[in-house]
Amino acid sequence: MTVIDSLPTRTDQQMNPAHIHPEKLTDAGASPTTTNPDVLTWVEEVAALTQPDYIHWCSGTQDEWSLLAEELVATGTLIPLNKNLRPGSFLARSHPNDVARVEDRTFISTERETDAGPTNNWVAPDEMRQTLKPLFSGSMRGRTMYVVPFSMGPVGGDISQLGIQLTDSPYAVLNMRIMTRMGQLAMDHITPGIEWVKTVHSVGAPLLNDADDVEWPCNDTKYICHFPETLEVWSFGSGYGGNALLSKKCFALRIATVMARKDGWLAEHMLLLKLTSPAGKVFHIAAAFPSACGKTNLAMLKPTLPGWNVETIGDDIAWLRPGTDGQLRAINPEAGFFGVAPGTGYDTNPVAMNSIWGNTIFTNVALTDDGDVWWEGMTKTPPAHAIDWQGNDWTPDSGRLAAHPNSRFTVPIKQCPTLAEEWNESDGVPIDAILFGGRRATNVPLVTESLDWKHGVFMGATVSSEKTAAQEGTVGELRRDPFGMLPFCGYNMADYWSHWLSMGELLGDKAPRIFQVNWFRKGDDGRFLWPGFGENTRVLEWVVRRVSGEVEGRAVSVGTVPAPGELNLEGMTIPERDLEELFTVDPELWLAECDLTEAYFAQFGDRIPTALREQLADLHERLERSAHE
Ligand code: GTP
Ligand code: SPV
Ligand code: MN
Repeated sequence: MTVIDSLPTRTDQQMNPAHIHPEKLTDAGASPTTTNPDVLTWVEEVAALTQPDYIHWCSGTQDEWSLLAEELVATGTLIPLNKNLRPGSFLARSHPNDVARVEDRTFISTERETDAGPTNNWVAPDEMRQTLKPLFSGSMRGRTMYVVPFSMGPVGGDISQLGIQLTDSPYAVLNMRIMTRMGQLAMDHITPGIEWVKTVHSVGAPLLNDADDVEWPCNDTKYICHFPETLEVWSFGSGYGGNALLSKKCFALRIATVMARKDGWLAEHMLLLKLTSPAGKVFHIAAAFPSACGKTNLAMLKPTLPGWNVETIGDDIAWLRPGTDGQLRAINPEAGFFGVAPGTGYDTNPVAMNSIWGNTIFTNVALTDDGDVWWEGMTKTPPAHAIDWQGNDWTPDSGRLAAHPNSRFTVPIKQCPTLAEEWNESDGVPIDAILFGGRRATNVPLVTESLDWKHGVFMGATVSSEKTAAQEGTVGELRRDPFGMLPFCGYNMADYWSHWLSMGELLGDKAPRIFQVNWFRKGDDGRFLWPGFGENTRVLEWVVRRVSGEVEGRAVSVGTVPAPGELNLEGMTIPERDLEELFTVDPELWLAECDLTEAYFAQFGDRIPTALREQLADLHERLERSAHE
C-alpha cells in the first residue's frame, strides 16, 4: 500500500476540529489529480516524511479558493474585510517574528561551495538534507498537505516553467493562486520526463493531540533551502512572502537563474513596462531595483508628461530570452502582485490603489473601524482609530506604526487598470532598454547611460543600495546589491556577471541599451532632490529618446547623462541647484567608490570576468582625468 492510499480521505470521520475542515473541500481534492509517477512518488515521499493528516490536491478553482478562505476565517488566520468597501478581501496578521524574508537563513546547496559563491550561504547538499530531515519529519502532523501545481508564465509557453509546491499553509495556497497560474491545467502539463521544479514548504508547527491552532503558525527555526542541481526548494518555519510563496524568489529567481545560465536566458528581479510616446511609438523597458526600491511604482507609473502612456506587464520578476529575431524578449512569469503597502497611496501610486479594490489579501496592515485597511502613506489623514498590524488598538498619537513597514497586498494582475494587453504573450515583449537602480542618497546621478553592454553590466554589478524593510536587518545600511539580485542569485555572482556578458555577445547590436537610475538622491538637508513617482516619466522619456537617437547626451566620467535642456522639465518646478546636484559626479567620491569596488571584486578571486576588471580600470582612469581637469 502506498502512503497516499493509507492517508484518510475527505469522508474520514476523525477530523481535527481545530484545523482546516477538509470535508468542505471537494471530494476530488482527496485523490491524485495526475497519473505522472514522478509526481505521485514525490508526493508520497514527502507525505511519509511530514505525516500530514490529509492530502488535498488543488484544482485551482474559485470555489476551492473561497472554501479555503472561509476555513481560514473560521480559524482566525484571515479577517474578512467590509464587503462594501473591499469585496472578497481579507487581512492576515503574521507572527511578529515572521514579517520578511530571512536572508541569513537562506541557503544554496550545490556540490561545490564555489558554485554558490561568496555572496550566498552555502551548505553541502547531503549535509543540508541531514539537517532538514528531522525538521520536516512529522512537521505536518495534524494538518493538511496541499499539492499546488503551477506554471510560471502562460501554461505551455515558450519561456514558461512548471512547478509544484507542497505546503501545509492554506494561506500560502491562497496567495499562490493569485501569484501564479495555479491549478489543473498546470498539473496536466507536468508529464513524465519533462523538467519541473519540486518545492516543499512547511510552517513547522505540527498540531499535536487535537491542540488548537494559532492564527499564524510558524517556527523560530527557519531554513529556506535551494538545491539548484536537482531543481528543489525546501522551506521550513516561515509563512511569510518570499519565504513561503516558493514560486517567487525561490523558484523564479534562485532556481531559475541556474536554469537560465544553462539554457542561455536571464531570470531577473525586474519590472516590465510598456511605454508609448505621444507619436504612438512603443517601447518596452525592464528595470532591476533591489527590494522595496520602486519597481511596483515604476511599473504602474502615471505619466505627468502629456501624451505619454505607461502600461504594466510585471512588477517584480522578468524572464528574458533572445527571440527568433535575435531581440531580447521578456515575460513576467507571475500572475499577481505581492506589493509593498506602506507608501502606496492615491498620490504616489493610484494604479496600485485602483488594483486592490477587492479580491486582495492584505498582510500586516492596519484594520480600520469600518472594516477596511490602512497603512502609513495610504491617505494624508490617518484614521482616528485603528487596530494595528499586531492586533492592538492604535491612534495617530500612539507613537507606533499602524502597518508593518514590510506589510503587503496580494492581488491578481488582471485587476491592474493599466495592464498591457501583451502581458500574457507566451513569447513576451521585445526589450528596448534595461535600467539598473538602487537607493543612493549620494553619488549616483538621476540617470546615466552606459557606454556599451559591458559597461552596463559593470554598472549593474556595482550597484549599492540602502537596505529596506523587505529583508530582516538594519534599514538604511548601504550594501552592494548587484542587479538587485544579491539575495536572489542561485549561483556564484561572478559567474552570473559572466553570463550577462556572454548574453551581450550573443545579442550583439540587437542588445538593449543599459542605463542606471537613482530616484533617491538627497540634498544636504536630507530631502529627496527628485520628486520621483509620476515625474520619473521625464527620465523614461530621455531614455527612449536616447534609444531612438534623438538626443546627444553629455559625456561624463561615469557614462552619458542628459545634456542641458535634454531632460524635459516642462510643467514642473525644480530648483536649478537641485537639478545640478542630481547630476553631480564628484571624482574624489567616485574614486573612493572604485576602491570599494576593487575590494568587493577581490572576494570573487579569479572568477571575476576580465571585462569587469577592465571596466573598473577604465572608470578609474576617466575619473583621474576628470579630477585633474
Ligand atoms: P519589492 O516588491 O520588495 O521587490 O519592491 P519594489 O521594488 O516593487 O518596491 P515598491 O515599488 O513597492 O517601492 C517601495 C518604496 O519605495 C515605497 O515606500 C515607495 O513609496 C518608494 N518609492 C517608489 N518610487 C519612488 C520614487 O520615485 N521616489 C521616492 N522617493 N520613493 C519611491
Ligand atoms: C522582495 O523582497 O523583493 C519581494 C517581496 O518582492 S518577497 O516576495 O517577500 O521576497
Ligand atoms: Mn522583489
